[in-house]
Amino acid sequence: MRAMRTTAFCLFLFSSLIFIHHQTNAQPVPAVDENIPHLVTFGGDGETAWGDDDFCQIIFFSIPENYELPVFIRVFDPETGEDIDEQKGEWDTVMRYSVYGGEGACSEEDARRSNLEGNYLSGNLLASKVFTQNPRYNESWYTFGPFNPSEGEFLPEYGGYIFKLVIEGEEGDDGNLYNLFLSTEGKENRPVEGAFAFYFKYKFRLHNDVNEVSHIYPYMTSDVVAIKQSNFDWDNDGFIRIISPAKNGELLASSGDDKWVRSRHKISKDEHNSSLDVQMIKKKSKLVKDNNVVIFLENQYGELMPFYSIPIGGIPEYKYSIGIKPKQ
Ligand SMILES: [Ca+2]
Ligand SMILES: [Ca+2]
Ligand SMILES: [Ca+2]
Repeated sequence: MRAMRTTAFCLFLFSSLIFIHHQTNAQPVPAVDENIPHLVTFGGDGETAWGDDDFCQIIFFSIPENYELPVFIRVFDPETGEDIDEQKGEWDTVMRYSVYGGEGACSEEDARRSNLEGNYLSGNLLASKVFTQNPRYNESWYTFGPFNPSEGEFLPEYGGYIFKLVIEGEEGDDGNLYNLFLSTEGKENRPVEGAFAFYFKYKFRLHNDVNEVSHIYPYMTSDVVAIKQSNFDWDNDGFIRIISPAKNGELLASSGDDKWVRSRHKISKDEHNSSLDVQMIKKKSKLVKDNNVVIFLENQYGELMPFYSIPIGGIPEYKYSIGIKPKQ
């Protein structure tokens, strides 16, 4: 069963390569189509009520097999202090960034599940750096690399050579906000053709503007019959809904302050081999300011499902003719 599912995944990825090939939107994280302002990770002594359940974030980057030039992983505002970060008392947060490749970097389940009790730091450590408050990196970029693509873990089912970036809050209680870019250059952001990012548990900041809508894009392979979503510390900020060929805004449960909530959603044949557009629509009545949230998705086997920095197959649209089909 597992082999079959992997094969199905490979087929969809390779059939989607032509699409990905023309996408340069896929290289920043958060991605352009996600309309999410920043990723967030708090220091290890943070309070979960501020929007981070375990003070660690793991992002994977996929480089196509035929790409042979060096790549760089760039971090915007890696320090925790000043303008975009979230202060609690003194700026005392210590943040470690580590890049992993090689065998097990992504294939190790503990890494995909963000299981901090387990072997989530799997693979070969290629680079690591610690940041505290540092005006030099306030709203500017730090670059990891160059990395040879073949230093990644080769996983065709995830599109090629995979690198893992782990962002851990080692000390302190402030919120570190930051952005990432996979680049061909060390000194500027230039997309790696055909590359993309994916992540299984996603932690980010929502806009401080009630009119903004953020998105995430999981992909439904043909074996998925149901998904279970879990989200944390949504602060009852509006609603989360699914747009797909068969769903015209099906609502997901959304959480309150410092709480997890889950909901299960059936997936029909009409949604197979398509992305879902999970829309996060902020509450209009009163701005929930500086709202940090966490979300992940599992299939009916309890396996985590990746969100992709591009909506594979394009942004899905509701098809009226499918939605109104009478139930048999
Ligand atoms: Ca502090
Ligand atoms: Ca920062
Ligand atoms: Ca929150």
